[in-house]
Amino acid sequence: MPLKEEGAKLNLGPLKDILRSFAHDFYSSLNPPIRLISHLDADGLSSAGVLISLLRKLNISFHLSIVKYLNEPLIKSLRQESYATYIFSDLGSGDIELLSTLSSSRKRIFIVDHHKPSSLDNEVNVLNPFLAGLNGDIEISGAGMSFLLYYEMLGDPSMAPISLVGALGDLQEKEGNGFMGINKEILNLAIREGYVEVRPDLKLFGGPNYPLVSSLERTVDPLIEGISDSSSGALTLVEKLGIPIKIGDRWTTLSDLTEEQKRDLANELVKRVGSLEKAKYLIGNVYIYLKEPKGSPLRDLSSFATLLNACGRMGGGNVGALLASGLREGTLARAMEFLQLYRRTLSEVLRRVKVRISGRVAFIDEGQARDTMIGTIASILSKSFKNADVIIGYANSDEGIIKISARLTKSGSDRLIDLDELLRMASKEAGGVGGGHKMAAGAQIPRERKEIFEKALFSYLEG
Ligand SMILES: [Mn+2]
Repeated sequence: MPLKEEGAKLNLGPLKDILRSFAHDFYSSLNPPIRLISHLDADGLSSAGVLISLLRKLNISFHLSIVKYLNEPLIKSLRQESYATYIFSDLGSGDIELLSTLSSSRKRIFIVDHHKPSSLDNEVNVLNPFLAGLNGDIEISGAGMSFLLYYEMLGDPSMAPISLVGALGDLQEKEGNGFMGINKEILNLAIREGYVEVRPDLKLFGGPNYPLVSSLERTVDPLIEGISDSSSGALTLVEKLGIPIKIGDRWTTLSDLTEEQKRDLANELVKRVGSLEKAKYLIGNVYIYLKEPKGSPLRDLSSFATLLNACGRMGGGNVGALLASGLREGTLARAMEFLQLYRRTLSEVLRRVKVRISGRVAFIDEGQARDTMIGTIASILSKSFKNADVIIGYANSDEGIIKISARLTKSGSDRLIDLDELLRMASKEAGGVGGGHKMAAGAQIPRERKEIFEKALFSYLEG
């Protein structure tokens, strides 16, 4: 293995031995080109970006695919390929039995993931925090696991910020508490090494050094009435508050504002988001990526995650993964186009979405959002929904399949509902597969089994 410098250490506890032996096995099976398969969400793309950067530094060629999920047809087509080494990132732990069917004397399988493993199989190499008794739901992301491998092999901390992008994308950062577990270790490493700075601030798109008017216009989570997606609305608000649009020949940014101007702006935004619950998302920790130039949307790690997410949802997963790996210029411009398309689609869906309420569950029936967006729609609704514990979104997916996205609302989380367990059980009952995290999970079931799925869901929630 390449020599790594004995620099700053991460406190990994029992994960350290698992990491070391995984890195060793991985390094000794690096027969290029490597087949890399990653998940299409922001964490999956960050994770792929870290692994691409690792392979590039090791001078190893690779073939990348970004996928929604693993299923038999995909594994079947991978089996027909002639690659010797396959890496699955931010997915695979729930499909270890399926992946073991891909393994053979000529194909070695590696999984770098943070979802709860379904089973273990000696034919498949797994790097997963749950194997060390750590909680992959909140303590580390898929990108974090990829970073641990990267750091173990190269001793270089420069990809630490990308692992935090993944953790932010997977909502592992909690208001008030910030990051926990290994995420926190990685954050501290990134701060010590001068890559990241954290401060409490207004959480607008692009962060404190981004042009303020664009920042306001591009903030969609939460949606700000009359501002989100409206450049004239954003411009009018800034002028109304007596804030100059430009200082000299550069755009005014959030960091140029006086405390008083910032307070006025915050008050105005809180008024427009409609509820105090949603307004909470406007203020919190801002993570500044110090190696990105001022004025780049990537300088704010949350916005970096937003951009990757948009790429993944709109069919630009490869662009997102390359962006996360460190590629810029044309790649960033293309990612910004995906973001614009994504925002437009999202606001259209949210404007006309119909919700069916049954008991303490709110259903969004299929036909309203595409399968790569239904999770986001469910997430946005879950933040403000009062009369349900669980939001269940359906979308038509590959032939004959319904994709399900489940999110807990505040009351559902207070009731300690475990969506991973719930979706795993109910989708199995309906002849499908599912799982994920406590607060957010997903499944795929055959279209004609929707009723059976709902029956199983209610019997679990009422039992
Ligand atoms: Mn993830």
